[in-house]
Amino acid sequence: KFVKVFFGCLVILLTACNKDNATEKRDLDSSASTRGKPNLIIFYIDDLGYGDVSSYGAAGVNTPNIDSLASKGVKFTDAHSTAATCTPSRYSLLTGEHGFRSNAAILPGDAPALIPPGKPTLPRLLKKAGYTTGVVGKWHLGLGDGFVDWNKAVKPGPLEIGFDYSFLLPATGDRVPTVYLENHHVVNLDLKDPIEVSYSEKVGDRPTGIDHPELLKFKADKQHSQTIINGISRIGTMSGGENALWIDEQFPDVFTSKAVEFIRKNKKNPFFLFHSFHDIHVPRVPNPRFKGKSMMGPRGDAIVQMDWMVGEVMKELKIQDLLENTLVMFTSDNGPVLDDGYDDKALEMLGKHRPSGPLKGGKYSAFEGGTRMPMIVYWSGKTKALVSDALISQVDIYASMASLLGIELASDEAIDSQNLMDAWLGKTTTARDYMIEESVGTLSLRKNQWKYIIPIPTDKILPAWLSNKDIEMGYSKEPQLYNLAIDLGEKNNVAASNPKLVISLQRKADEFIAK
Ligand code: NG6
Ligand code: CA
Repeated sequence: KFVKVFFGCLVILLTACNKDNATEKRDLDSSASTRGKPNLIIFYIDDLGYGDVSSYGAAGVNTPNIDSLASKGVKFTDAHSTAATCTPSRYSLLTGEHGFRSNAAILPGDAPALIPPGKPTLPRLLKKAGYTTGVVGKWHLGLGDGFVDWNKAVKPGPLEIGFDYSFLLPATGDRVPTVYLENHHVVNLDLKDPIEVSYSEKVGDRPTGIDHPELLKFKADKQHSQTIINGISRIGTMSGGENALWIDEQFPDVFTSKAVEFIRKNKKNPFFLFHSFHDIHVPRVPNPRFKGKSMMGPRGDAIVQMDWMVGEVMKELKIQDLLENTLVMFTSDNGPVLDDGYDDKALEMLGKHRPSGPLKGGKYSAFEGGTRMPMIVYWSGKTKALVSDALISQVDIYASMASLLGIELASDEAIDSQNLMDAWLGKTTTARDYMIEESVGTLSLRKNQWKYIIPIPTDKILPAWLSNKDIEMGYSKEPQLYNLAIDLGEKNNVAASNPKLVISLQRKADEFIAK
């Protein structure tokens, strides 16, 4: 009897083991089918400068979560957004094409969709490769195909260019409408209180910053002094939608929970999350729990908040055991700005902190501070701690991902994008020889250590709203040439002593533009 029981148990045990093996094998098979298809998360920060995180030398703020990425990943010292403002940078990242080719410039909050639905995009490329694609956070690439009725389905938008899911701040934090848009619809909209938005005339009777400055959390310049919502006057006017209004202080929790939810839902299949931050754009009103956490007032506290948000998503990846199968990119859309319309004491409280680090200029500017970004790439098991001086652009993410996935691009697809995956992963520090940088009003060309800023036409003047920003713009009617190897701060214009080089760089730039 004992022998019978013993063998019986053995059989049960073996069957169970076999079953386990079978399940394990299936799991292995399914991971084999997604192997080589890492998830992609891009933390796309807004207006964060080269010197704004501690691993890049920040003085007035600590960013432990970002530093932790830098301590295990590739930290780039010469990586660029394509432009010194938001809309063209985002356009390029998503299409692999420079924004100036489509006249991409800072969009009003009611602008139509800039990326046409038929255009090849990074999310569409990944979707075709079996990814689930999502965007959470700031959009600022336009929505709809003309007049946007916020009370109906708002499209085309991200879902029409390859995203499966979107949860958006439609334009910028300082522009109306101040509501979230989930897929095609405004969240919590009460149709009995419809939304109207106008950038040309005042709609509704909400107070404005001009009439009621006493209602404001902080003073604003003229452009930012229209409809007051949540104690902040905005660009543009808006009526209705009371139930749907966002509360700026809740951004970190709202966007983080949407990002985490997206990861949880899609943990079994490859996914792409474009996690596009509002921080540290104006208005800077971080959640009270981050108040005073930096030495620099709201701008610094917004950096701490942003770092916390990065940490929460990284924590989730760890919990879900996804780190080894996720390529994480951390970067910003354009250089830093202190006063961008609101009196939040960013300048007064700066102390020793230098938002652009050793670089000259910032947001909007043709100098390196405009587009040279903090950029960290981390993929557990694949990247090692490395500081890379590879010259590389966010426009290159598209072709690099295509190559990683073994997808060949059509000849008219992502025309400015180069496959530089080996550089992203730190296998080489060789990347681009040439690169275009776009600023407000002109283009520059990088050739290795040389930086050539194309002179602006003699009849062109700096837009009035930019002239009081206290940013060195690099806006000049003379050609400018800097040797960044010995003059990173772009102090000595050596164009006059290098006329041949200037001519050849101008020619190369013309070729790029005409492409
Ligand atoms: C500018 C706004 C600025 C900011 C910027 C967009 C004025 C005077 N300034 O027009 O505050 O919103 O647009 O920033 O209106 S970006 O990072 O999205 O490009
Ligand atoms: Ca920006």
